[in-house]
Amino acid sequence: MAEKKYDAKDIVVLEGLDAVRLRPGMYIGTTGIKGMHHLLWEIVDNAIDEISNGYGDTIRITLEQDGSATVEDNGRGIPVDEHPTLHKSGVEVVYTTLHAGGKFNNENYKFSGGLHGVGASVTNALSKWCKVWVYKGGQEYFIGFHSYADENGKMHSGIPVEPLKKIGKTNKTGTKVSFLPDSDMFGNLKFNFDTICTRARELAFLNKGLKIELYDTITGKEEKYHYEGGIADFAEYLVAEKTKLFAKPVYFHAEDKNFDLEVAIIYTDSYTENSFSFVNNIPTIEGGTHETGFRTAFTKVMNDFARTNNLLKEKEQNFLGEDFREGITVVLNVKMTNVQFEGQTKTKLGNPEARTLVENLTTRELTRIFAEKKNVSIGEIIIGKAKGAAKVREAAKKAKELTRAKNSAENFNLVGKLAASSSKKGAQCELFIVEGDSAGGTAKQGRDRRFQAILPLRGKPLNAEKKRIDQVLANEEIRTIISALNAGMGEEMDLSSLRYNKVIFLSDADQDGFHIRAILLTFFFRYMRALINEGHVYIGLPPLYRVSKKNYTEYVYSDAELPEAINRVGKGYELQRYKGLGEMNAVQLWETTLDPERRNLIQVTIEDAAEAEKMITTLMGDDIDARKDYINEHANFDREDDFLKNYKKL
Ligand code: 28G
Repeated sequence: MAEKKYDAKDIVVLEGLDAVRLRPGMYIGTTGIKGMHHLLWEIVDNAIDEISNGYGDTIRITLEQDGSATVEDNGRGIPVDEHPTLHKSGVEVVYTTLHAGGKFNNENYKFSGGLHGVGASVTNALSKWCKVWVYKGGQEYFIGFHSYADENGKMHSGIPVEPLKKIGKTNKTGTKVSFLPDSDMFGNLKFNFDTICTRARELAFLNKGLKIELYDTITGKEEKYHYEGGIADFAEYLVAEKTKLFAKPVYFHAEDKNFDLEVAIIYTDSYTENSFSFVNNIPTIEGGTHETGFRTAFTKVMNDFARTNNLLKEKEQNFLGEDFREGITVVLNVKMTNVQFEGQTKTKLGNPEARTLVENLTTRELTRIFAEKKNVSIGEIIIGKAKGAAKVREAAKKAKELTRAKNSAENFNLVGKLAASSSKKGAQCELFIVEGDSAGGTAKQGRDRRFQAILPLRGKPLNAEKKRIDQVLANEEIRTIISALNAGMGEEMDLSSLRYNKVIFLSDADQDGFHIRAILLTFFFRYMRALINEGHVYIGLPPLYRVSKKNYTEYVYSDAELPEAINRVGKGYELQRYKGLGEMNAVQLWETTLDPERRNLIQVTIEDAAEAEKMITTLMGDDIDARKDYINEHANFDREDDFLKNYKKL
């Protein structure tokens, strides 16, 4: 490949390095640990640029004992010849001129134009010293820079100690840079090896074939990253702990003029999306035009696939984009020139052309991929997942319609069974969902009506016919819960109008109670996930025993604690075993289960709810074998002692 010649017009001289010291925030964001790491990434970026252009393959990062860092690549080596107008070596130009290095001229570097990087000179400006070795044409060259205050206290930033000089012979090519972040700027901050490893691994995923080696001389820790699969390996890495729905990510790489696109798609059995996009190696956290283009193309190609393969009947509606998001992991990797970042944190791609380019390339590549016989089964799996999501979406819509009209006569009826709290201040109010009409009645008497509301659920709110979770929404009690909470449901759930800060399930310590609780958790998981995520959902633990003598009473919440309690109460004790909430009177229920000072609550986590859903879908689904397996593995409902174990599982 013929090397391009550089001349003065390639270099835009903006300001001197002292400007960087004066306002470091303008160049590296902060003078905290993040800003200090930025110094390192500026140098690494240059090495990646060189390797992406086809020169060299390895970057080695070393954290030194004195707090400095060293980066070495095996590219061509930064040019050492004299710059035509500036009369300094190319290396000196790169390290002393802001925005220098032809970086902002697209002819010389295919994709680095407009990169976030402000250049290696910023690293030099904010370092106590910076040393550069160049290996090129059989020679080893060296130049050192330093920053210091003169006798008048004036700062001098990134000044060459002497011009570039030859220091020996070598048969390797490349560049090596060492620098010590200036403690006047960064205090006594130290590089964090783990942080650097995380980003280095990400860079290795994003730049297929790139080898990054890291070495911490202080701890002796060493890491190496190299992914021949690029972002396909990234996608695999992201789902490593989950259950994949097919073996290998759907992957393609496509190019257009000055535009490079790489996509990897994998699905898991999860219900959330876990996707990441990048432009010129920078995470686009706020998304942007490239993501929009991808989504449009993916939705269209998959709908076409479903039609072609008779997976959608003629009368059936197309899938929506959101139907394809459950359980998806996408890695989108774009390299392009003249990027425009927008948004609150400047992490949103704004270029309108990226949208059409990604959309067209994705449509072309995915159409090709899913037309191949060997990929049809993957397409079918994706459509199957989307079908489940679409069904839930439609059910949620129906339920919402049913609960929307707050003042409708129907709704008035629904909340009729709810014993509301007298306080309307959501922050202090609690909604108890109580299994059984009789326990519900007791709870209504026993509660502190100022802030506690009771909603009784009839013995079994869901009979055998109402098996599917979408049918659960047809249930009257469920709809009552939705309207009582007053925060909507699904995607549009809005917790700012939430009527109760805590939602607490109270159910019996038996099979039915366990089952009802799991159904309710599944419902919350599916339709009110925000409520669980924000920690509003609890399980109330009623006592298992009452141990008493004359004027002394203890309540016991687990079998393990029983012997000690009996010991404490002493000879002549009376033991009562509670088989259900209904066996307690109002005072006892208050003392043991309702009173915030004395009760036991378990906060429900999203993992708990996901596990409940898994159990419910297995227990209620159509797969009889799976159901039998699950019951054999997990539950022995005949033994009440399993109660606590089951609580832990939930
Ligand atoms: C190890 C730490 C960081 C780099 C190169 C290679 C070239 C280069 C770098 O050119 C443009 C030209 C002179 C100022 C390009 C070598 C063309 C031919 C290069 C790095 C602008 C920059 N031969 N390797 N820059 N210069 N590695 N690693 O920085 O006028 S930067």
